[in-house]
Formats: sequence, structure tokens, C-alpha cells
Amino acid sequence: MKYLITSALPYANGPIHFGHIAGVYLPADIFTRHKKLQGVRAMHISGSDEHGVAIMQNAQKAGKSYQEYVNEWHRTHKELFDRYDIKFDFFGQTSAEYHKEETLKWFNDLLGKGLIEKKAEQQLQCQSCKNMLPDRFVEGECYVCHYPEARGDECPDCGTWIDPLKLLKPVCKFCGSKDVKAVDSFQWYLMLSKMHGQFQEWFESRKPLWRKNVVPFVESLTKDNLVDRAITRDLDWGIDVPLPEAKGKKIYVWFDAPIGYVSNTREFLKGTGEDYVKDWWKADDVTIVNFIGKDNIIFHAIIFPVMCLGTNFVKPVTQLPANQYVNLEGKQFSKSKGWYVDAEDAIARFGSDALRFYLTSLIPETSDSSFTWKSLELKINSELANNIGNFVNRAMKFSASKFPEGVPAAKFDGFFTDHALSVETFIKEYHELLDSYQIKRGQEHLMALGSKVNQFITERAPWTEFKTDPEKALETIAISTAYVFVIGTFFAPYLPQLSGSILAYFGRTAESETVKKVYQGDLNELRKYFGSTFKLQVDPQGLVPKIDPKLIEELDAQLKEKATT
Ligand code: B3M
Ligand code: ZN
Repeated sequence: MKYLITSALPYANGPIHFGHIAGVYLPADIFTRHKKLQGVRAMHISGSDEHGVAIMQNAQKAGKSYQEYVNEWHRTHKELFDRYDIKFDFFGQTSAEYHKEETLKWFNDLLGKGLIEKKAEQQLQCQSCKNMLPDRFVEGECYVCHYPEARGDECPDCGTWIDPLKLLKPVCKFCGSKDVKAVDSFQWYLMLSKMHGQFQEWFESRKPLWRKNVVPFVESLTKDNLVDRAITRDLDWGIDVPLPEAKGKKIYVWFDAPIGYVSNTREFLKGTGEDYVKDWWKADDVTIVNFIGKDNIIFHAIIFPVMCLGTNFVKPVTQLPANQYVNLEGKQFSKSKGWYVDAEDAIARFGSDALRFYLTSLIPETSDSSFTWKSLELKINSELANNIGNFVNRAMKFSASKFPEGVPAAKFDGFFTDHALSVETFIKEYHELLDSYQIKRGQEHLMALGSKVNQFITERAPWTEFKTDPEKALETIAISTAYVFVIGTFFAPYLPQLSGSILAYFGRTAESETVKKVYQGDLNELRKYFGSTFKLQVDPQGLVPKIDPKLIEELDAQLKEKATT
């Protein structure tokens, strides 16, 4: 099996926050690293989502050209991902030429098959500035919950998918005029209704694989019928609709964005000799995994799959690990309300290990989770530092100071006779968790192993043994050393930096054959590695620095000061 892993294309339209990181990019990164360590061919594809009305509005506000604006966010996001050690095999842009080519291929194919049709419709137009007002270019009162600032596409308060023609008291977002009227217009529609039967048949095959939070939701939306949706807009930013009669119209952002997964793969593989369709997107031995947040389910579970089935260009998604939300102390992050933690500032202060560890514990796999500064401190100080850091530091420092000439091979026997079996069980369970997308639980499982080995070294107390029976102490250190190797290995997908520092004691990296084989459960490889006297390759350093509680108090106070609600 090969794995084609994608994570939702972030809008090039504002900062990425912890919700995105913990909900999408971090689990996708961990899963990809896991697959690669298993020796499976895997690629992680994503990129910036650069079209759409929200981007146009913000570029206009910033006084920048659309292209300049999205390029800046694209660069900013890439840098942030780098700091969090979130790796992509390719991270592209939907404003690129290659993406346009791929998108037009899909549009024309669906058009030729009658799955895209032109339809007359009424649309809002501002009578003052004469702009057409699709999506967020109109705001008004929600006709369901009466929230006053509902947008033409969605009500942010009750989540209704808004019919803009029904909005109460509509206001033009270009010029602020209230003189907004429905006029006759036409757009091209994706004829989802024609694909209902084929969709349902396909969806049946996915039901057993998908999460409990996804299946009933999709089922309720698709049981009776599928509703056709307009996929063109009257805008001046986006991919031109390739028809003479569609002058001035662009393809709707949500039509082209998921095609970005395919176009970015195509660009990545260009010139490599591999074909993006034959070898990946349509290959029988490929599992396609889309990491997304729950607000993107409709597009990934219904609309894009219909486009895939309709064109037959690529296989529709196999696995859809859709996560819930990460909140900030129980309330949604909101930049405008100051209820916000800057992900860039946080990584500069605490580094990739601490944040990845904490954010992994927040992956909202089954229900919403909540970021708090205090729990970051607790997670790092009482779990990562106290458990893993403490064990590795104690074992390695004691080894270096008391046994500078190294640990003879025979001393490792105890590990292989008494501990290897339970390590094998640990590995099997760890793989089962990660292979079923339970990324958060995988880390918990690793921490449970950490507790066990901490208990082992505490009970054996080599520092006491050393006084009466140094040979026994040496054996304790040998067993601990083997566990340190195991811990360094299995942290590789989660905390690449900490794992790298630990594996360096052994002169290895996550890419080394020994490490990969151990990761794959082959403990003979470990036996071979400890087959001659073992000497630490690097002087032990204090790993996992603790977080200063005073700093946490300050950050917490700052957050509450900034908040306006
Ligand atoms: N850009 C929405 C989001 O960032 C959208 C995802 C596109 S995935 C094809 O939440
Ligand atoms: Zn106007």
C-alpha cells in the first residue's frame, strides 16, 4: 500500500492558529512520518487556497494586489509550518498556472458529460456600485436565527447555509449601500442531483471506514437527494470560466480548491518519471487520506467525491479523519475579539517539542478540546519533562559518569530475555493506534511506556545498586539504555527534535536503517546494535527544559487583558 496524504489547503488569508495545527496539520504530519518510518511510500500534499471572496476583501483592505496578498500569506504559512516541524512533500498554490490547467481539465470534462449545466438564477446586485454580490459580498440578518451579521454564504452564528436571496436587510460589502436588489443572472451548476445513485453506492463502501462523527452527518445530508450547486461567480479574482458566454465569471473557490490536492501532486511529481494519476491518484494500491476539520466535511465527503466519480480522473477519498474543534479556554478563537494566541509567538517561546507534545494531546479526535496556558505548563512539566525527560536524563547521565568505558554487549541480555516481549506488544498496539488515525492515543500509549520504564529505573535505583553491586547497576543501565533507544525511536513521528537528540546518543537518526527496523518491530536489529560494547556517541544534555510557571501566568494575564469579551 502507498499513502497519498493531504491536509486541507489553508486559506492564504490570515494567521494559522492552534485549531488548524492540532486539528489538521499536526496529525497529518505525524501520520505521514509514521507511514514513512514503517517503510511505506507516503507523501503529504497541501498548499495555499488562494481564491474566494474573503481573500479579495482582505486584499482590498490591505491595499494589495490579490496575487501579492496571497503570496505573502503563502510564505508566512510555510515558515510557520517549518517552525512546527510540519513537513510537506509539496506545498503549492492554487493561483499557479499548473493548478489552473488541472482545474480546467475537470471543468471541461464535467461540462462535456452534462454534469455542469448553465442555469438562470436570481442574484443580488448593489444598485449603488453595481457590483454583483456573491457569498460574503453581502451581509444581512439571518432568516433563521436573526443574527444581524450573517454572510451571503453562511451564518456564523447558527451555521445555516444561507440562500442570499432570503437574507433580511442585505447590505453591500463593497460600498456599504443598502440598496441591494435581486436581478436576473445565470451561473454554471455542478449537477450533483444526477450523481445521487452513484454517490450513494460509493458512500456505502466508505461507511465502515469513516469516523462516527462523519457518517451520520453525511448520511443525513445525502439520504433523499443531492442539491445542485452554482460553481461560478461574478468576480475578478479566480480561474476564468472557459466559455465565451461566461465573460467576467470565475470558477467558485470550493470547486477548484480540492482539485489542488491533485494539481499539487502533479507539480510535485513533474519530471520524476512517476505519473500523478497512474502511479498515485488512480493506483489500486494507494490509500487516499484527507485530514480536515469538521467544517470541511461537506466538500470532502460529498462534493469532491462526486467530482471524482463524475470525471473518473482520480479515486475518491479512502479515509477522512475529520477532527472537531480546538477552542481557547472553551470559547472559539477569535482574532477580532482578541481571544487569540499567536502560534508564531508561542513556537518562538517554547519550541517544537513542547508545542507538538501539547497540541497532540489536544487533537480533537472525538470531541472539541480546549487550549489553556496552564495546561500547556502541566503537560510539559509534569508529563514530558517528568516522565520522558527525567528518565532519559537519569539513565544517560548516570551511564556516562559511572561507566565511561561503555556497556558490554552481554549486559543487554536482560533486556532481550525479560523486556523484549512487552516491547513487542507495545509496538503492535502503537501501530494499531496510529494506523487507525488515533494519533492522540498513540502518544498516550508512548507515555504509558515512559511511566513503566521510569518505575523500573526508580525501583532498581542503579545509584544505590552501584554502591553494593556495580555489575547489577550496569545491567540496570543496559536495560534502561535499550529503552531509551526505543523511546527515541517511537517519538520520531511526534517530536522529531527530541527524538533526534535521543537517537544522536546512539549515533543514529530517524532515517537510519536500524531505527526504521526497530520502528517496524524488528527487535533483532536492536540486538545487533547492542552486539558490542555500547558507548554514548554524544555527551548527555538535559533534555526537555521545564516551563517557567511565572511566564505562563504572564501570558495568561496578557490573553485576558487583550480580550474584549
Ligand atoms: N481553505 C477551508 C479552511 O481552510 C479551505 C479548505 C480547502 S481544502 C480543499 O478551513
Ligand atoms: Zn455597493
